[in-house]
Amino acid sequence: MQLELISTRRCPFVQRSVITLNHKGIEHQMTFIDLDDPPDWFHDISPFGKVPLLRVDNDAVIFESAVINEFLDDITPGQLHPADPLQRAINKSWIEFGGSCCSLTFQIMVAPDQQSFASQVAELSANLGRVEAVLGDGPFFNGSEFALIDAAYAPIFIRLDIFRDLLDLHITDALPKVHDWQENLLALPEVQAARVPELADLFRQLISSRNAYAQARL
Ligand SMILES: N[C@@H](CCC(=O)N[C@@H](CS)C(=O)NCC(=O)O)C(=O)O
Repeated sequence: MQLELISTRRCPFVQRSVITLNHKGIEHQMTFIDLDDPPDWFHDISPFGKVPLLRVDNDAVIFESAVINEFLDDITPGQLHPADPLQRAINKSWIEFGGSCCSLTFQIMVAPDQQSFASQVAELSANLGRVEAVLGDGPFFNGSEFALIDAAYAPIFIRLDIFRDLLDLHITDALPKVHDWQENLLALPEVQAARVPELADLFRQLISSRNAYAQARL
């Protein structure tokens, strides 16, 4: 099976799938596009005009990072969702919640003024506070085994790690379990490999191009 991940370097949802591909050692091709000026073929195959997309055998297209990750898991040995149906459903619920946290990391960068910046930071802190309340002793969400939910949250932690230096923002310092989970995920080679070296520069460019409030903190 030939797998092509259609991607951008800055997207946290893409990183969810890259981490899963890396973790499972799945052979694939990466195709980067410019979302500000996407090629015509992208419009033809992407129902929402969003990345990531997984193109299979240069034909079928799968979208939504959580669904792509489940497919990648299904076609390879060793399952990354809990076997128990209830635990699996709980993981999927929190993966969905993680999507809103990914979006908030973007909203923090592009917030036009101090008030909206503070309100996005407060919302992300509150969301991660909810995650803190359900986390166990780690090292991963479900305990000792890395799962798709870890791949889903790692891109948030990559961003929060960059925000420490870039924006002097320390959201997880007040959340000890989330903080430990973040450190455990950031230490994984599959997570490090998903973080393109120029990511902080890409964030800096985004903030400047939007003339966002965060510019004052760079
Ligand atoms: N729920 C989607 C979200 C994907 C998403 O929002 N991707 C962003 C880039 S990070 C995108 O393609 N935005 C383009 C647009 O909204 O036009 C997923 O999990 O894959």
